[in-house]
Amino acid sequence: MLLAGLLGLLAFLPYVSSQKETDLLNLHLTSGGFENYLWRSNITAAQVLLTSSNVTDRLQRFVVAMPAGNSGTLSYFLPVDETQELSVQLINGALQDAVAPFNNVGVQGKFSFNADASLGVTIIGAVRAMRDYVEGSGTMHEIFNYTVSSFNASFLHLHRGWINSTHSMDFILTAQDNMMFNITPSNNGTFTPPTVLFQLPDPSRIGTVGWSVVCNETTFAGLGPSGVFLSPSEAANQAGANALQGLANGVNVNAQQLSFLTYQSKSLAGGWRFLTYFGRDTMIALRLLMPIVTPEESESVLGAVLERLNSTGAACHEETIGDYASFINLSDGIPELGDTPFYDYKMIDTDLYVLPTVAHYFLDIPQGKNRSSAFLSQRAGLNNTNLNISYHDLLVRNALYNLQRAEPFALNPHASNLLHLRPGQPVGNWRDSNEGLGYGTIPFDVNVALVPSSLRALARLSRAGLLQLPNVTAIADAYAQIWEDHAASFFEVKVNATTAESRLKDFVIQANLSEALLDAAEKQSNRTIQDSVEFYALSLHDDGSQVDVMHSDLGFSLLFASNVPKQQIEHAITLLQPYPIGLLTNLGMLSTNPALSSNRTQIDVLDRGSYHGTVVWSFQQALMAAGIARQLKFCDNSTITIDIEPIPNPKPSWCSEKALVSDLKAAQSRLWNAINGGRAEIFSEVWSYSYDKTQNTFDVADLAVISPQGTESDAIQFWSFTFLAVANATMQN
Ligand SMILES: *[C@@H]1O[C@H](CO)[C@@H](O)[C@H](O)[C@H]1NC(C)=O
Ligand SMILES: *[C@@H]1O[C@H](CO)[C@@H](O)[C@H](O)[C@H]1NC(C)=O
Ligand SMILES: *[C@@H]1O[C@H](CO)[C@@H](O)[C@H](O)[C@H]1NC(C)=O
Ligand SMILES: *[C@@H]1O[C@H](CO)[C@@H](O)[C@H](O)[C@H]1NC(C)=O
Ligand SMILES: *[C@@H]1O[C@H](CO)[C@@H](O)[C@H](O)[C@H]1NC(C)=O
Ligand SMILES: *[C@@H]1O[C@H](CO)[C@@H](O)[C@H](O)[C@H]1NC(C)=O
Ligand SMILES: *[C@@H]1O[C@H](CO)[C@@H](O)[C@H](O)[C@H]1NC(C)=O
Ligand SMILES: *[C@@H]1O[C@H](CO)[C@@H](O)[C@H](O)[C@H]1NC(C)=O
Ligand SMILES: *[C@@H]1O[C@H](CO)[C@@H](O)[C@H](O)[C@H]1NC(C)=O
Ligand SMILES: *[C@@H]1O[C@H](CO)[C@@H](O)[C@H](O)[C@H]1NC(C)=O
Ligand SMILES: *[C@@H]1O[C@H](CO)[C@@H](O)[C@H](O)[C@H]1NC(C)=O
Ligand SMILES: CC(=O)N[C@H]1CO[C@H](CO)[C@@H](O)[C@@H]1O
Repeated sequence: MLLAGLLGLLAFLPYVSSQKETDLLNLHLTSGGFENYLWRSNITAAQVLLTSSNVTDRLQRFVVAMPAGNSGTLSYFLPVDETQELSVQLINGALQDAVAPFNNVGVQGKFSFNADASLGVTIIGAVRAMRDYVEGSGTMHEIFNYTVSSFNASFLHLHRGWINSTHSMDFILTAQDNMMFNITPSNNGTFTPPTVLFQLPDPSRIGTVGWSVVCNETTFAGLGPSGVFLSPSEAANQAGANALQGLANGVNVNAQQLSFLTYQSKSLAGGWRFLTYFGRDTMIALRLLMPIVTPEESESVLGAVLERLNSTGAACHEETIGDYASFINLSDGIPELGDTPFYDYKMIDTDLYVLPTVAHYFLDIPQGKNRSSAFLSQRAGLNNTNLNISYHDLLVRNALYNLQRAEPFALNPHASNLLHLRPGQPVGNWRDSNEGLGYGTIPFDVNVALVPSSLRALARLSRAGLLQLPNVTAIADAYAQIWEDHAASFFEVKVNATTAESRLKDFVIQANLSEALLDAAEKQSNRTIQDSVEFYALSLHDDGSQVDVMHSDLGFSLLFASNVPKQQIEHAITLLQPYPIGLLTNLGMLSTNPALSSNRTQIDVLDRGSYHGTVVWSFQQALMAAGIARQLKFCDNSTITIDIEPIPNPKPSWCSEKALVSDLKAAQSRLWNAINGGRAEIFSEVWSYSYDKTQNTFDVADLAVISPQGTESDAIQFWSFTFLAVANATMQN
């Protein structure tokens, strides 16, 4: 009663908004052999890529990707004389807005050509169609063919009209200094491309081509650095104020890069390939960044998730908008849907991040205090099945959906009642490559960390009066307790001393490392390779058998749970040992280590070339570091954290074990040594290693280069900026 009254009152408190600036963003970064330019003005946003000048590739690639409709163009330029090295660059790195009739907006710039070239494959329209080509070894779909609107010796206009709307994209090229176009039109409609030659009358000088790419899909309003980040004076603690130096004012380039991915209505996963809504990436990142970001930013991410829930309450993993939505609807045999967005609900973890993130925001973080009633009374504005439904009611759907999924195990805590990947889906959590879970179907993170955390958050929100759900608090708490008491035991792996030793010795041979690495690992820790080891399995198979691979996902528990058992702390200490005994290398914490697995095939499958294998993920390190600091703070309130959370009362029982707490602190400093060793990479998404046998050290290696799929990495990813909000434990007194 009291709470309901209070909430009503709060609705009338003045709405204090920080500045909503759409500061101009104009950034340049080199990544993965490409020059990336990030451009955002008050009318458009686009990421432009060109092959770096020092990369000698016959194909020079040009990409423009826009959040608007997730639209873009992809083009290749090839040398006419194959003995010449072609280079196509953006002159002065300069971009500008481009404006054309019918609300078409975009970017323009100038290319330099150092030699005669021809236009290769060109895809105009959907970024997803561009990805099909780049990631799917040249997959193209005729329905996406462009048309040639007009051309002459100094002008070429390529056009694409969307499948089911009047939206369109144009790619226009103009010959400027020392440049002539020589164009032969197609003799077979839009199917066969025209032959386009870029000719330099004076081969001793560069030739110049002006270009513009415009589109009339809806542009989203951006949040500039000052719209995303608090100013240092608004921080709730000194660590937060320190972390916020240079962020809101845009001095920090990472703050600007993050801002490029941040819009009033949603945050984007990353560019250029994922310049659109992704639920998991943005919620994990928000959970970590929340103490230093504005209410606008938190509510933009949370609102975007709620708007896209399905009517059952499941959270959307990825949205498909724009022209590619038509393609999906046609492929799904529902052409009548036209370009109605397609929302993907295949993941089993995304739904479980919603309540913990919402609860942390409204119940713990100062920026969220007093804002719940205004937020929850908002009504969904996306034109989908949720239109006009209140955020509160959407949140209730998610709560009931998660409660219902948790129920079978709560009533009968058997492995078969744990959450499995959906039938026929090879993926379902953040390790969403086919081999990411070692081919298991019951992920550790979902079952041990996320289900109980979601239930606890439901109970908290309900107890605080934010969720109007009768009688649910006690049920959610009771279910959570059963999950907390039982789920982890199914994942518990024990490897005895003799087996551990023989597997480690075998592993260094199979993984092309050296036995000296084992000696070094022993020296740097208090373990020997003859010690028995206990850790949690990465996943389980359908029959409950374990994928007994060591991994970093315990970080989710440490960050989300307030009452982890002693065993999880012990396991964290075990993980934070030098590789291959544990996960730590001189360039970061690995996300996976198959050294001790009974299934020796996992060593080849989850190796340093696998996306979720023996590689370092920035956000996983941040999660582990923030999780450990959080747990230590529960024991000792003087521990420095940027995040803000009440200390549980009573404290976790393991806090009274001094030796354990001190071991955890030692593990924390080992973790930070590893993190600091890879500092230069800290804001990139994922990196791999090469091993130097003479030095026994690891060097950073580009995963895209060594992975068999060769999937390129994105220059910027939303969840790769989480270290902005994690206090460096080695920099403290
Ligand atoms: C965008 O900003 C420019 C000044 O930089 C201003 O002239 C223009 O009116 C603005 N356009 C919109 C649509 O806000
Ligand atoms: C190109 O230069 C960048 C630094 O500007 C460097 O990191 C990269 O390794 C170089 N690539 C090649 C192929 O030389
Ligand atoms: C988009 O631009 C095209 C011209 O390129 C125009 O025909 C069409 O009507 C425009 N559509 C919208 C929705 O503005
Ligand atoms: C001409 O285009 C059609 C599709 O419109 C395609 O099936 C055919 O193979 C093309 N012919 C040539 C010679 O490329
Ligand atoms: C979308 O376009 C496809 C292909 O032209 C067509 O079959 C379908 O009926 C269209 N859908 C709508 C809603 O217009
Ligand atoms: C919502 O998504 C979940 C998870 O994929 C699914 O089980 C459920 O049937 C969906 N609901 C609707 C109405 O499609
Ligand atoms: C929502 O979309 C449907 C189908 O595209 C359209 O008929 C309807 O008018 C739209 N409603 C609103 C409120 O925009
Ligand atoms: C062993 O690992 C491989 C590679 O991940 C996997 O395909 C296979 O199913 C695993 N075998 C067992 C019995 O778990
Ligand atoms: C809530 O619990 C009370 C007491 O157990 C019961 O009388 C009431 O019907 C329940 N309400 C709902 C909506 O289930
Ligand atoms: C150690 O474990 C292996 C199987 O992993 C088993 O064969 C062996 O008997 C165990 N040794 C001892 C001493 O328990
Ligand atoms: C080894 O253990 C001792 C005593 O517990 C501790 O002081 C020391 O820091 C530990 N060393 C490492 C490398 O963890
Ligand atoms: C001009 C152009 O891009 N044509 C393409 C149309 O689609 C077919 C089928 O995917 C491609 O083979 C053509 O190259």
